[in-house]
Amino acid sequence: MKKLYITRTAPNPRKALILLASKGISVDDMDDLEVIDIDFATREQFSDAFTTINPMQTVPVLTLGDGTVLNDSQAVCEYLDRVYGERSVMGNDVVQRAEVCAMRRIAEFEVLYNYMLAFQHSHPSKAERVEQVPEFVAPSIARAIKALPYFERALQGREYLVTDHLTFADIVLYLGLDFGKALKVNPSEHGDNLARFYQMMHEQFSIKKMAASNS
Ligand SMILES: N[C@@H](CCC(=O)N[C@@H](CS)C(=O)NCC(=O)O)C(=O)O
Repeated sequence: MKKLYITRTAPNPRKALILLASKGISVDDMDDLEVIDIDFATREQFSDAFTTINPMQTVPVLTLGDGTVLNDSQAVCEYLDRVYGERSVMGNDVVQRAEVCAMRRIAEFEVLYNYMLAFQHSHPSKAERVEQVPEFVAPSIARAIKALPYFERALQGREYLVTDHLTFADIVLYLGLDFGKALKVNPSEHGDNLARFYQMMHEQFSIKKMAASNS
């Protein structure tokens, strides 16, 4: 039996949940995969049991029946994309895959990662994980905001970033925008296209919506 270790409110594990949901698959309803919720509130990611599985003490982690451990969201999502569902959200031909990869990395490194840095350097719950430098917070948020016009332009006249259907690049951008909200950056104030995109993704994939569809 495969095991997927997740925290349903955190952006990196949410990538896997949204990827599956976009293929019409509920993670709690899979025959060959068991979900294990890791509770950050009780610091379960630092427990001996979880550290044995992932010494990096992060989620998501996917373990396969043969002992393989995938302890990075990109690797987990590549695996889930190939094994489950009909269509690939990573792109269906060589050029599409490359375009999705480019957009995904820009969304990840410029938007999501900078918001995560700001969060890690400001939130009391992350003091154990990083040596907090309060001076990092504002420049990290500013750097994420600086990337938003790029995506506003990329979404001009189109529903999704690459092709006419949802890809992994959209999932990562949405998670970046959603995480920014925790830092008081409202994506809807950064252009009509971003506002529309965020709204469309949030209606389907918000934490609340996905919790409701899993219950
Ligand atoms: N490179 C890793 C990073 C994973 C990561 O940072 N996950 C966060 C949740 S979004 C985590 O587990 N944090 C644990 C903590 O903050 O203690 C990946 O993409 O899987």
